[in-house]
Amino acid sequence: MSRFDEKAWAQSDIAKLLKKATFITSAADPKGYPEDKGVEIGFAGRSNVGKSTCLNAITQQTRLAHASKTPGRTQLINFFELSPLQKLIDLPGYGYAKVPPEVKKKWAKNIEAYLTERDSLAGMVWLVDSRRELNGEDLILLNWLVSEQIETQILLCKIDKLSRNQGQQALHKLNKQLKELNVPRDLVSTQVYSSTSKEGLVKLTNRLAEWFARVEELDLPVTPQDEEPDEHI
Ligand SMILES: Nc1nc2c(ncn2[C@@H]2O[C@H](COP(=O)(O)OP(=O)(O)O)[C@@H](O)[C@H]2O)c(=O)[nH]1
Ligand SMILES: [Mg+2]
Repeated sequence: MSRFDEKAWAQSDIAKLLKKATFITSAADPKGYPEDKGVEIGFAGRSNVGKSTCLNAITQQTRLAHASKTPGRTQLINFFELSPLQKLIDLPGYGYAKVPPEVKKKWAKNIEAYLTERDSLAGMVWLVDSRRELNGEDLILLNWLVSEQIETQILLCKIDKLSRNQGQQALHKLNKQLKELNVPRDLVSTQVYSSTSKEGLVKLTNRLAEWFARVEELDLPVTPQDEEPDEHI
């Protein structure tokens, strides 16, 4: 692996775009979502997997993902805007052992509504723990991602906590589990990731760049402008 060259990365178009992220709104259900236009990318994962840290790392901000983290509002979906047609979406974390069943139900309802209804959702970044297999709510989420055909980049997280060898083994295990679950691999990709060592960060932001570039392929309403005057003959 080549070392993370922060200076070079910070000069890239995608790093500059991500740096523009600002919080726009939080919503539990579709009534509160901003307008469904352009390209947005969701971030999902178990509580404590490092989702907020990842959002802060890719946007080069220290408080972005925490800014909206008001106690008691953890079931909300947070929307961040990079440009009027490009957004990052922080989905509520899951998997807290102490969470009562009604909160789990609410999580499922809110996430499912978002995944099924949001046309602008171009891709999902799904953070999973490099030290455990997919289970419980992971599998519920995976099912929705596959049935809704949402392109997904799985980040095998906190890879800095493992040796290189253990990291490769963990990635191999994840790929094997996805194969056993018959997950279409043209839809779901995997990579290792660490916000601490920045391993995999460039790969992740390159994927984001690919998704966000689709804005240019969308049929956007053309801004009316005056006719060009005829050239002088
Ligand atoms: N070693 C290591 N720790 C991390 C990494 N990313 C996040 N953490 C730590 O994991 C804990 C949870 O992170 P947070 O971003 O709040 O997780 P969230 O609940 O998924 O938003 C914090 O103590 C972070 O400092 C990483 O890449 N490597
Ligand atoms: Mg968080």
